[in-house]
Amino acid sequence: MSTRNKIILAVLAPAGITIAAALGWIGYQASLPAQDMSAFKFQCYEESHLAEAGRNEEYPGMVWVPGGTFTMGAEGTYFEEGPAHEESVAGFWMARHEVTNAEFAEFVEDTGYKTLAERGIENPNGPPLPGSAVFTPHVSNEQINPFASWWSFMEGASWLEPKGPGSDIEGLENHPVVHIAFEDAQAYAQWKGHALPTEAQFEFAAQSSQMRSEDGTYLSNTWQGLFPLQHYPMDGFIGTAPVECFGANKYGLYDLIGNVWEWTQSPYFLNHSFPDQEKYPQGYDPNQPGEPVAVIKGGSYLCAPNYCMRYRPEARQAQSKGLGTSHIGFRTTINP
Ligand SMILES: [Ca+2]
Repeated sequence: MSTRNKIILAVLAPAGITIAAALGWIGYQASLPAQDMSAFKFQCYEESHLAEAGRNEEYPGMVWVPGGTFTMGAEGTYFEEGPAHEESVAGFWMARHEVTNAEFAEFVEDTGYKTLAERGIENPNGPPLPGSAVFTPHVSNEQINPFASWWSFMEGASWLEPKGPGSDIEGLENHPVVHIAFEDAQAYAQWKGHALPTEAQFEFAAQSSQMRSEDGTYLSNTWQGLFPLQHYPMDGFIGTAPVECFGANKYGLYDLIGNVWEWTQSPYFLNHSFPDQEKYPQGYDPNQPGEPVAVIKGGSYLCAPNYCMRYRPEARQAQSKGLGTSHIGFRTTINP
């Protein structure tokens, strides 16, 4: 056994994963074909693509989602998704793709807006602290549980420096903007004269979105391999992907599943039947009581079958409104 695999076993065992499972995983790794990234040919978002798709002149880049009644939520996977229940939404316009860095830059250029990560997030021990949460997996023999330590607050990280000071967004113009706090997403939406989707709107729109087709084709940007230790980018991407690389769903919407989580305007509650919701206009998450929390939807490039099967329309997660991360973005809607 290689030294590397011994190290992996050493850190997996305290995390409660059996040696047999770890050995099975190592065998699985060995059976994977080498990835030839040139085999991935994506038709990702380009201006010409948008012009060709056209859709409508009134609201460029938006598609109409006819309203309807659907089963919202799911039973049997994660508690917060239940109970499944009937919900209705009126028709609305929704952005075809997540807001890109180029689109967010237009907003900043026009308004001079500074995101919360740039201004500084609330810091109980002193003045506001500029920065954001960056995915930084690290595995070492010293760590008791590597599965609890893959996020770091990185001073200076923002949408312009997504991996921290010194990084930039050159070449990422058509990638979704990240490190966006709730108020940043709202400010952009207001500037556009749009809104953030409600959780019900997002879930309704995403009903026909899939992580992977029945024949195994990847239809979204998620994580393949044993999160967070190993990543085989069989969908073609590590980290964010340019928007519109994968097929659209039946409404013509891209990346509702995967790529980045997306803010909704809905306050988060533990599940759909949480009582007395009106008492908590800022939402309530028992893991962070008192913290204003909104629902994020769709999962991200970090969602993997072994850890976070949240690449499904019903999936939902609480996110502190005052903190962006390197895997949360957003898109907007228009309610006629
Ligand atoms: Ca998404």
